[in-house]
Amino acid sequence: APSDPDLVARARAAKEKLGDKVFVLGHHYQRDEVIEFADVTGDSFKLARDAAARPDAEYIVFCGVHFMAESADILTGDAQQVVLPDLAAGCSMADMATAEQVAECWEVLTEAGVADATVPVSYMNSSADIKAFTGRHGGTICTSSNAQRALEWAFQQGQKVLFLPDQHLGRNTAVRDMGMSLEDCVVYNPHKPNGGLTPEQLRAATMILWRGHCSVHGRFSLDSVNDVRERIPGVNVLVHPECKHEVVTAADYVGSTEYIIKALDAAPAGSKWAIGTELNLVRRLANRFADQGKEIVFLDKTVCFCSTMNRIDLPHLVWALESLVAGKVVNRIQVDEETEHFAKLALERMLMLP
Ligand code: CIZ
Ligand code: SF4
Repeated sequence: APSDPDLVARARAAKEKLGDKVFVLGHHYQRDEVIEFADVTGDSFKLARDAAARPDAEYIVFCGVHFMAESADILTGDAQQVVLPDLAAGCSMADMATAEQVAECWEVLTEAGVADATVPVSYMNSSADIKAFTGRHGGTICTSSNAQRALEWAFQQGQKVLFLPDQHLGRNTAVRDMGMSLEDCVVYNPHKPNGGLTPEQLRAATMILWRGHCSVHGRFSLDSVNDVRERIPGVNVLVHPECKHEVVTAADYVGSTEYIIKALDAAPAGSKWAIGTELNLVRRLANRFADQGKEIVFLDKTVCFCSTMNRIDLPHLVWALESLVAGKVVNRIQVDEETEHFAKLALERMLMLP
């Protein structure tokens, strides 16, 4: 639906009044009505770095979800204030690993005698607390673009990896990209005593995968891949590594959102693509490349927006911007100093990956 013209005018006016003082970041999975006002778009890591590269921007309005705003706060200077237009924009995956659960897991590993040999590797899609845990225990953060390099680094530091919080990215990277076997991986379930694992299982495992997943990407199924191949002969199936292992195995190409955008950009006219990632992005890409004769469809027939991403809409953005014009910083996301210190340590290890 087209955006309310009154809200569009108000957003434009507020941005103009704020000028260079405000920098609006738009994650790839945001609604069109929000992306229209983004100064830059990207994945969570790129956006956090973009914000850090604009120290003159006093206000960073992050159109994305909570953990992304935290990461932006960690990577930007103290003078920059990060605003999340709706505090209810969380991430179900990030919420699947809490500080308490992860501390308990580390105790379980310690009792099994494997903690000393274990290096945590945490996906960008995690809370600041989990990033800080990772930094404290000598681990690194990774994105879906550098997960393999992060794991290779981690296996130089220790014999085992505790991968948080997305089991699928961890498994897909270890098995598909690095040639480990499914038997090398065990799943730690934070809702079961001792993670549902025996000390023997923990000692035998190479990859300890946290039992978390993305509620959007985790919904694509092997059936959706088979169906689309039947429906569209010659289709190229391209999916995000947060999809289940069986989906990734059946796909033709696997990669991060930035990879997906580049692949479609480079695709020849007349080619056909089924994309397994968030629907706002897939729709935008389908529209953008339609003129070039590229047929781009959503991998699944069931609608698959990220509901928390979609909480950020034009009314919330206008409210955040107009509050800033009035001198009021609403919904500020601020990570405490100690958490920031250790989370930054883990992020810096990622930046130093070979
Ligand atoms: O699944 C997501 O939310 C992704 C890929 C986030 C990001 O940009 O890191
Ligand atoms: Fe979280 Fe998945 Fe939504 Fe990304 S798409 S914010 S991982 S729930």
